[in-house]
Amino acid sequence: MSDIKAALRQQSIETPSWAYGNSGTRFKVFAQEGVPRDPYEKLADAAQVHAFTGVAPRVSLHIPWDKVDDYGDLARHASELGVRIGAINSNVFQDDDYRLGSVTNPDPAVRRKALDHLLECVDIMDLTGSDTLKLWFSDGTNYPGQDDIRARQDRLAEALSAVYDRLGEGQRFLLEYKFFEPAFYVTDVPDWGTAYAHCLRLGPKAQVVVDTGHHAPGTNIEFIVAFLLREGKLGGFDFNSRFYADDDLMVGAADPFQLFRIMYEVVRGGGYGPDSGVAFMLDQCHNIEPKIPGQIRSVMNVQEATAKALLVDGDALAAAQAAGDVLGANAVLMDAYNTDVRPLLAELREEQGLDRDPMAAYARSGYFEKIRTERVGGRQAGWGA
Ligand code: LRH
Ligand code: MN
Ligand code: MN
Repeated sequence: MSDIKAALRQQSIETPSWAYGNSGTRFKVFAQEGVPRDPYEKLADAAQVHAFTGVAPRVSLHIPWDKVDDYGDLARHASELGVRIGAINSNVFQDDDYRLGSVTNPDPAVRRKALDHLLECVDIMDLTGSDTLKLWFSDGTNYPGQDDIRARQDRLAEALSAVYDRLGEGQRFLLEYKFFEPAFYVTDVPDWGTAYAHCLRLGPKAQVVVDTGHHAPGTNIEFIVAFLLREGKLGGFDFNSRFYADDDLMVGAADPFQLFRIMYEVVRGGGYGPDSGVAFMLDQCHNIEPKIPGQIRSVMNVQEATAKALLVDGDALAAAQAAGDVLGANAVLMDAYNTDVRPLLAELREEQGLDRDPMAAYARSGYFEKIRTERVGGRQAGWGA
């Protein structure tokens, strides 16, 4: 048990700056009180999540939603708050110029503009000390014949290669796939295989990121995780839950069993721990629930799934598998999944000088009352802004 606790103590779950701002669907954004007015305040909120959970020391930024004049200053602000800058997320999907795509656009001038933004994101990595660039492209087409599928792959490869060459020592990019939306016919990076093939050609600084909400219903995500880890190409996760499409709901809310199965493959494949290179990031929006508690709950959900995955009796499982004991092997996994790990995590927090119950401790802290009165005119996170 002390091994498991030691492993859990090392966990690092990255929260996204955009989770703290107002967000919504294309139908309505329900504005909440006390939301951050700038990236500095988003970091302050993220620091609260870390303060109460002890396992969320990194914050992803999204450019240009988190554009500031002085990124070095923003990084210093983060460290004063006890957190640091995690992945830099690029945005080549919210400009009129990108109607027909960004890096795959048939117009070379638009491609250049998109590439310049990606390179600027690497500059921001240099300034903030971030080691990870996350690339997601909304690129694709809506109608058969609209553009040449192969030519678009060539343009994508060209842009990725230029970004790859710009990466410095200790920096990497993660390529994110998504099977549809906003493009509805062809998506240029629709699946892990496409992302994997592009990353494989480029080299070790290019890896795949698995956003759990970016798959067709019924997709076996843990298989993808096992495969990518085995190939050294799993760079990390954008965790969230989905019922239907890219719902961005709290991780572990829709299907905690799937989250456990994913975390089991992570642990099994050596993807857990500070040296694994696998980043556990949240990519969520809290449209109707309060945001900081939504992040705290999400972090706890990942922690619980991780604890259960760590509890799997590997020896018993291997023995049952070798003996062809189908039910026995399945029972080993289910025993771990069905264990209530909340007391263990509460104990761990207590040992770390934290409250046993981060949700209740945050509610008692008075932080929300403070930001509610101090912050007037908070901003939308970016979607549709
Ligand atoms: C795209 C996505 C990607 C973006 C984020 C805000 O759907 O998952 O990671 O950068 O949402
Ligand atoms: Mn994502
Ligand atoms: Mn998404």
